[in-house]
Amino acid sequence: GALHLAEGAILLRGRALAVQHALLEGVARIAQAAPFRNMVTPGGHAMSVAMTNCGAAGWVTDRRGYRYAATDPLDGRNWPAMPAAFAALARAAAAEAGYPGFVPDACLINRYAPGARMSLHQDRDERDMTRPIVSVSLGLPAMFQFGGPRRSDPVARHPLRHGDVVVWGGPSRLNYHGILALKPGEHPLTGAVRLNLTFRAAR
Ligand code: MD5
Ligand code: FE
Repeated sequence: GALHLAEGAILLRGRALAVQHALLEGVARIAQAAPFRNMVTPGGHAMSVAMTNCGAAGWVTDRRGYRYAATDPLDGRNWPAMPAAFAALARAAAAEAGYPGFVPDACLINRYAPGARMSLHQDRDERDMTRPIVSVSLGLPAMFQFGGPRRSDPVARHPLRHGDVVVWGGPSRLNYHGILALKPGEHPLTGAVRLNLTFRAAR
């Protein structure tokens, strides 16, 4: 069933399970062409989360800042195309959450090993904030931190598990959020990692 986390934020538990194998095969193929890497923040710190992208645009960070780029900075080639099954899931989940016609042009793929975390931040590098972000969790569970529009707002915690899909739109689109350090474990399909796919209309 659908769980409302906040105004505009909807958790669809297990919504990705029907296509889990297509998603994992897609991630494996994407990672062969555009390997997971630990990008560097503008402050000079390597992120503990390893990332890659598919789609027309990919999210990157380096000493120059955060941005979307059409090409992989590792080799200058376009990011791998977004598999049809990825885009179809994102579009369907967004429509179920009240955002029909969602066409993502970017999919950031995050890989968390035990201990990896993402500190509290906003996603504000996308051009059109009326478009939602669709997030798909695979593999090991993680604790999601969900705050408000100000960094000082109180933070709630929600576990995100294999197959969960969250749609963040409307008033929650610019809320602060993060992922607590991943606990060690073993998932039958992904091994000792959590994967998160975030679908964005970036440009
Ligand atoms: C993750 N990734 O689990 C999360 C899921 C990221 C990131 O945060 O930037 O790659 S996406 C969660 C999200 C996106 C947009 C808005 C909100 C949450 N929100 O309003 O809380 O790796
Ligand atoms: Fe984020």
